[in-house]
Amino acid sequence: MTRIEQGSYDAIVIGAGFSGLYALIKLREMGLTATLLEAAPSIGGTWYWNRYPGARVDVESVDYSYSFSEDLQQEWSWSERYAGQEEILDYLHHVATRFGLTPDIHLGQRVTTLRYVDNEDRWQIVTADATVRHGRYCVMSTGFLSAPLAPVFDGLDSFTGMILKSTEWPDRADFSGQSVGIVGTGSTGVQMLPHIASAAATTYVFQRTPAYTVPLRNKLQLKSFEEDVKRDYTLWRLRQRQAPTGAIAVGSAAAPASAADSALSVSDAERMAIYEQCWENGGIVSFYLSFPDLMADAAANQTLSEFIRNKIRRRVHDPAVAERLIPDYPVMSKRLCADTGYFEAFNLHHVHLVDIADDGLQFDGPGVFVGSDHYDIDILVLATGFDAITGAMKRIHITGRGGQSLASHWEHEVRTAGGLMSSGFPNMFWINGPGSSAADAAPPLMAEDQMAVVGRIIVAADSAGVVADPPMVMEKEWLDECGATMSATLLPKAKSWYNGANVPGKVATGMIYLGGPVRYLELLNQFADRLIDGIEESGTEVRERNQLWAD
Ligand code: NA7
Repeated sequence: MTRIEQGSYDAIVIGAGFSGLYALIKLREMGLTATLLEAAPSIGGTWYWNRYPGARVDVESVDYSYSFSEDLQQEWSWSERYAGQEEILDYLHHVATRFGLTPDIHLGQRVTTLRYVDNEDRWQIVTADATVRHGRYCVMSTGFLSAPLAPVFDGLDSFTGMILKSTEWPDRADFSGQSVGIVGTGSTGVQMLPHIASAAATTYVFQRTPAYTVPLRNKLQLKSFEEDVKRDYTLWRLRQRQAPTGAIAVGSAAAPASAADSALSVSDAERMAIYEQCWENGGIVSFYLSFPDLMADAAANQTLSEFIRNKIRRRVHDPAVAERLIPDYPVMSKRLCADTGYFEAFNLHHVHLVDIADDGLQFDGPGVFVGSDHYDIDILVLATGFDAITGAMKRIHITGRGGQSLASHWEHEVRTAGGLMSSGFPNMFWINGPGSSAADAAPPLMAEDQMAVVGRIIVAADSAGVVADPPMVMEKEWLDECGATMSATLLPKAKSWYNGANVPGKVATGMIYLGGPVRYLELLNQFADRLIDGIEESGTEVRERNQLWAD
């Protein structure tokens, strides 16, 4: 294919979700020439692709939004407590229009190759249509839940029905009169089941691992709450940034402080009252904020695990079905889900739970076998999750200094410096990506905070006249930091996208920082300080050398 040269920029941003749009805003604000490449035909990132029925955010809308513009914060109103996928897209389109981003966004441009050209100190970016662009800086905003996982099922090619993927949902899907099989009982499957079950004639839920899920209690946004937040959004954001979850709205109010240092330091009655309050508030955030040791201490965790298990026993009428829906791993070792009628769907006569943990699924033309049991299904819905955090970047062929590929750099562990860069990949940054605390933070705010750091590094590198490339020792330190935070939690107790165990054979050491967004940003800034010191020293050396040559 003939390559088409499309220009050279100070910076190229890849991905038009929350992170990418903000990256573009920031880079332009810094006076850099920047362009954004997006594979999809529209902006929105994962919110563009994941438009399955029931898709909505699981932290409250007032938290899941940008803070960088007071005008934007004041003029935008969320209609629901938890924004649905369409409204989030509307918001992102509003942002793109309001800040004049559209001319700098190129849609339908899937980046296939990113090559650092050593002797030019810049990145060459090639898209699937063979267009070539160059940028001195490269900001990867490719998303941490954006690379769909496509499990290989025996005989799937022979399946004669329709296959729908949660990550590539069609404009219209009609379930009426159909027999539907859903694979996947994570947040996505949990959100979609009640919608599909309300239309389908028969629904089979093929479950490998049960989910802990609590009621979302979505409702229309309370105007009085919105006004309260907007009265001092700056203070709200400050508190949000200090929270261990990056979110503080619970039940259309600001979350109270944790009740105690440990779930075990209060009486059983007090603890139960707190959990009941969280349950009534709705959503996951108040549970995460209730006691700080729930994700770290097995005994503390057991109190909440048992609380939710008992709730499942009450929500599901058939005790035998309820028991099969009850998880046996510690709550929050996979991300807690929030639902609207998930367990109640199993009380409907046409919704059937099928355990596939032992036998898996074998497809055969018109249906599917689980062991020797056969199920006729017209539509197979895959809600099987993501190759999270590293997946989207690994799907691009990235080579750094000396042609070293990022895939080989990350072959044994995900080596990042500060969860922002990798050694040997100069001037490349990623936002809400590998090695960061994106999974525990509010991604829009994390994008702003990480881009502030990127901005500092770019200014330093440009004024020193050198590239930003962290030394390997910084990666080693960060690996240790990530490892220590992971082993201090109960997350290794379950197989999930947090620890990469949802993808067979995936290397995930160092993939995620679990010390919380507050500590993460402290450490990130320390990393940037050291990197900038190094950049300034190299700049001085280069200047002195040039001077010597000139003399
Ligand atoms: P998740 O949470 O990773 O859930 C994926 C689900 O798909 C989960 O139940 C998996 O079972 C199931 N799955 C994956 N592969 C298979 C195969 N091969 N066979 C059977 N079942 C399978 O992804 P979601 O999209 O639901 O949510 C991701 C995040 O998005 C969520 O945490 C929120 O932050 C928003 P398993 O549990 O691995 O046994």
